[in-house]
Amino acid sequence: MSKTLFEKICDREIPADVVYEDELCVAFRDIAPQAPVHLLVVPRKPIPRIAEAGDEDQELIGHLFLTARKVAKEQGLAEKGFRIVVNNGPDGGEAVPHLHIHILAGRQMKWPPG
Ligand code: D5M
Repeated sequence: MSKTLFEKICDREIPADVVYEDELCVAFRDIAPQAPVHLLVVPRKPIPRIAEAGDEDQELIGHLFLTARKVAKEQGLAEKGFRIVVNNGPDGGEAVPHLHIHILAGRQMKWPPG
């Protein structure tokens, strides 16, 4: 099966502004930022979306969220705050079918989201 866009970024086959990586995931700057700071945390494992994660992915999903926390702190976002978003499926606004956590920061977020 061919690699997803984000697998290619994780494998450094496509350039990205990587801010963190470990054996399970990679964090990089979003190419179309929706806030002054917009990062993505992506598992190396190509799970298409959160609805398709399995029970066996419990530890990995936890790792992704704790990595988002770590990256947000490292990037100096923790004090003023940030938003974490996971889009799922067409109505959820998912464009890239490889699970990713958005970290958005640097402006006042609105609620409800669009
Ligand atoms: O979000 C998919 C996100 O992926 C969207 O905010 C743009 C971003 N994107 C797409 N291509 C790239 C590359 N090449 N580098 C960095 N960021 C990228 P979704 O939740 O699926 O709508």
